[in-house]
Amino acid sequence: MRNRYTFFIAFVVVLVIIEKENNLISRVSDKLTLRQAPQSPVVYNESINIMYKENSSYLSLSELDSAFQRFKDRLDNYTLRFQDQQGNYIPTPKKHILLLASTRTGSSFVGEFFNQQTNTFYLFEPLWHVENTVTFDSGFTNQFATSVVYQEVLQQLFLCDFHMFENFIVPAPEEHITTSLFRRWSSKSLCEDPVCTPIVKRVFERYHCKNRRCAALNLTLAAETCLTKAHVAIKTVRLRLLESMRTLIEDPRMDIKIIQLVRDPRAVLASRIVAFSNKYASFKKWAENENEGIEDEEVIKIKNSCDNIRLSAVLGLSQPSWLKNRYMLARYEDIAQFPMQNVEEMYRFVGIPFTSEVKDWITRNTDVDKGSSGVYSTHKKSSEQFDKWRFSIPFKVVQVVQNVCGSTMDLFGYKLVNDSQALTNKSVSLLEEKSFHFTF
Ligand SMILES: *[C@@H]1O[C@H](CO)[C@@H](O)[C@H](O)[C@H]1NC(C)=O
Ligand SMILES: *[C@@H]1O[C@H](CO)[C@@H](O)[C@H](O)[C@H]1NC(C)=O
Ligand SMILES: *[C@@H]1O[C@H](CO)[C@@H](O)[C@H](O)[C@H]1NC(C)=O
Ligand SMILES: *[C@@H]1O[C@H](CO)[C@@H](O)[C@H](O)[C@H]1NC(C)=O
Ligand SMILES: *[C@@H]1O[C@H](CO)[C@@H](O)[C@H](O)[C@H]1NC(C)=O
Ligand SMILES: CC(=O)N[C@H]1CO[C@H](CO)[C@@H](O)[C@@H]1O
Repeated sequence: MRNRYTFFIAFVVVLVIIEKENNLISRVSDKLTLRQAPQSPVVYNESINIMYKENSSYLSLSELDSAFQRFKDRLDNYTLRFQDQQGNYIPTPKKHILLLASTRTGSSFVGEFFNQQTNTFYLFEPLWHVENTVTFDSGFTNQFATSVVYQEVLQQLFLCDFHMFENFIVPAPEEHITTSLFRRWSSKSLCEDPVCTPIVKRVFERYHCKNRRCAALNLTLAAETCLTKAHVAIKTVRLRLLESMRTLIEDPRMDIKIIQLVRDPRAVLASRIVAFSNKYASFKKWAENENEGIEDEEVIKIKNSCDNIRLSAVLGLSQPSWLKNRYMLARYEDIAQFPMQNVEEMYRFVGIPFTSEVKDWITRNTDVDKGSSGVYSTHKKSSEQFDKWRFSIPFKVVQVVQNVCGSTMDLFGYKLVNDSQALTNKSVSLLEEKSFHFTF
């Protein structure tokens, strides 16, 4: 345990220096060798240690000292700004909403509830860039180190600072202009005035805006716009453990609100087999063939995923002081069945008004049957969709999930089925009424 913290502190020191010494950013990013094709992630061996050991000059004590002093001054200044004359903490009116989910839990859909609000700056999955440019050598530090980097990037983004984030965009932005921001079209703010600027020179933009033609994305302009918005919301499926995000949550410059979105793990697996057919090919083969077996390794992945989700939820629900009024658990199934009530509850939790533009969007996109388009479609008659998986997944697959995710399912109120009849019997509900007892 001690080693972990030593490691953590060393890394924070490095990050502090990175953050404060702008001229180092480029050097550090060279070391991370970020400018590479996203298809071949760079394996960043032994992770952090190399980052400072190689260049021992950074570590001279006097430099550290002065870097720390500057950091401390800055922090003091920030702290002062948020204190009244008696030294009491004044919360910022700006809310920082983090939607914490995993893939195929309906997070794109739930993200829209914040994206649709004009005074909120919403980013869809920015950590995709981090995951695709840097991977850490496996080992005990892997998950931890990754989460520290993720957290640091999120922290900057919530403060509308895109500098660190830019280092992870491939190819590297030129003059803060990029054609490669993942799913730009999923962030309304990035495809509207003033961030959507008229096309001057035609360039190929992989993730161009869909409703409007815009010039390549100017990240400086995006950052400026972010500052003018009342709130910032970010969705991610890449953060695993709530515990590892304490630094972010406790940052006095922000008012973080975490919404952990969960979904029945049987439904999640059924959906992943369809959406990520390559990655889940072995599952597909196994599900479709009587005689096919399934590798333990695949099952362990599902177990780990369930365990992480459960650990985060158990921590959040236990309401430690650092998470007080900052954590909410939401079940996708409840939102799909009763979107209006559930979204209203989310807004109450975050502490911002539930506007008619969001209500209208919900009405238009949850009740009207428009047919779905694409795997990330948010246009679904949601109340009919959420149970569909029961008819597309064989009982043996369900059994495997139930075996390794039982305690997670129990916590969230997903009932186990004992036979294939119950699985496909529509009068058997697999959802327990469950309230997670929050008072906002
Ligand atoms: C990391 O470095 C060690 C020793 O320097 C080496 O044995 C190992 O193969 C490297 N791992 C990767 C994934 O490159
Ligand atoms: C902190 O604020 C003081 C006075 O407002 C200023 O002189 C100083 O430069 C600031 N420090 C930093 C690091 O911004
Ligand atoms: C990007 O936006 C910034 C801020 O509005 C502006 O100063 C800069 O000129 C823009 N860059 C380009 C290349 O248009
Ligand atoms: C399955 O069996 C367990 C006990 O073996 C029981 O508690 C549970 O209610 C059953 N589930 C259903 C959906 O009937
Ligand atoms: C479905 O479940 C209901 C309620 O448990 C039961 O009465 C009914 O017999 C079941 N139908 C089938 C076909 O098993
Ligand atoms: C290994 C490595 O990247 N070393 C760098 C240390 O810093 C000097 C300049 O400060 C670089 O020239 C080295 O390449």
